[in-house]
Amino acid sequence: MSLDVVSRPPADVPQGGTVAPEARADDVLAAARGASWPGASAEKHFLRYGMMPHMLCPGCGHGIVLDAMLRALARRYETLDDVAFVAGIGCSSRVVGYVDACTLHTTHGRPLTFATGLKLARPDLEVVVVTGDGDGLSIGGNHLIHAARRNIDLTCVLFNNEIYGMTGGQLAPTTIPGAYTSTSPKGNHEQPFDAARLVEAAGGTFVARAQSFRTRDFEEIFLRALEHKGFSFVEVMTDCTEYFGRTNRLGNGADLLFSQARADVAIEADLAGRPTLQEVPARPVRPVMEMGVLHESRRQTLEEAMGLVEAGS
Ligand SMILES: Cc1ncc(C[n+]2csc(CCOP(=O)(O)OP(=O)(O)O)c2C)c(N)n1
Ligand code: SF4
Ligand SMILES: [Mg+2]
Repeated sequence: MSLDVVSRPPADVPQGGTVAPEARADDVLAAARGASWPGASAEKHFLRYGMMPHMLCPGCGHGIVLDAMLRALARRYETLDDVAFVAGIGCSSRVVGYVDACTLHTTHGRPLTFATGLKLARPDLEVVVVTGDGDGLSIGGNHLIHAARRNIDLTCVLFNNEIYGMTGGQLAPTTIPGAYTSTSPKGNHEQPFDAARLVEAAGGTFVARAQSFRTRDFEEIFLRALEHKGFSFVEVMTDCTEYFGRTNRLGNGADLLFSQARADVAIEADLAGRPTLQEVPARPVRPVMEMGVLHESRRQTLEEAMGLVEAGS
C-alpha cells in the first residue's frame, strides 16, 4: 500500500515505530487507531499504521486495488466496525493485514470456508473475502464454485496477477499461454481459467471483471458488489512486477499498468488504429477481455433459505 507524499501523516501521528517494542498487539492497534490528520482522505483512516511499512514490492498492483477498495468502503461506511475481511494466503491475501477492521488471515485456499462460517454466525456483518488467483482458483477453486452455487451473501475480490507471487512466481491456473514462470521455463502450455465466467456458470449472482489500471472503475464495481444481495465476485487484473513482470521482461510497474489498457476489449476497440494506442506497450500474451459487470441477477441467498435473514432484506 503506497501513501502519496501529500497524504503522508505528519511525524506526530502514532506509528508502529513509536510504540515500545514490548507493547502488546492491542496497544499497537490502539495507537494506530488514533491516526488522523487534517486533509487525510477518508479511506486513510481505515489503515493500520502500526503495520507499516508494508511488504509489497515496488510497483506491485495489489496496493492500488486495496486503496480503491478502501475508497469504496469509505463511501458506504463511516467506520469499519461492521465489516470483516477474510483472506487466504498470498501477497494479495496479505493486504487485509493493513486494514483497521476485523480481519481474518486464514489458511491457503480456504478464506471462503471461513467467511461462510462467519456470515452464517453473523449475517449482519458485511463480509469481504480477499483472495488471489492461486489462493482462490487453484487450491481454493472448489470452495469458490460452491460459494457461488450456494449464493451466500459475501463479496469476494480475486486479485488476478496470473502467477503465485508470494512463493516465487510459480505457474497459476490463470497464467497466460506462453508466459514464463519459475515452473514453466519453456513458456506456459496450458489454457487459463476465465475466473469470472467460471463463477457465473457456478451460480454467482454478481460477476464482474476490472483492472488495477482503471482504478475508479474498479471502485464503482466493488461498491456495486457490496450492495448486491448474494454471492458477488469481482476479478481484478493486477500485476506482479517482481515475478511475472521481471521474468517475462515486461518492464516496471508503470509499464505493466499501462499495458493493461490493451487487454480491455472496449479500449482496444475504441482506440484501434489511433497513434496513442500504438504508444502503449503491448503485453504480447495477455488476452483482450471484456471488463465491467458481466452478470447480475437476484435469487434466494443461503441466509434467506436458512431463515437467518428476512427474504429481500
Ligand atoms: C496448504 C498450502 N499450500 C501451499 C502454500 C504455499 N503458498 C502460499 S501463498 C501461495 C500462492 C499464492 O498465490 P496467489 O493466491 O495468486 O497470491 P499472490 O501472491 O500472487 O498475490 C502458495 C502456493 C501454503 N501456504 N499452504
Ligand atoms: S511478489 Fe509479486 S505479488 Fe508479491 S508483493 Fe511482490 S510484486 Fe506483488
Ligand atoms: Mg497471484
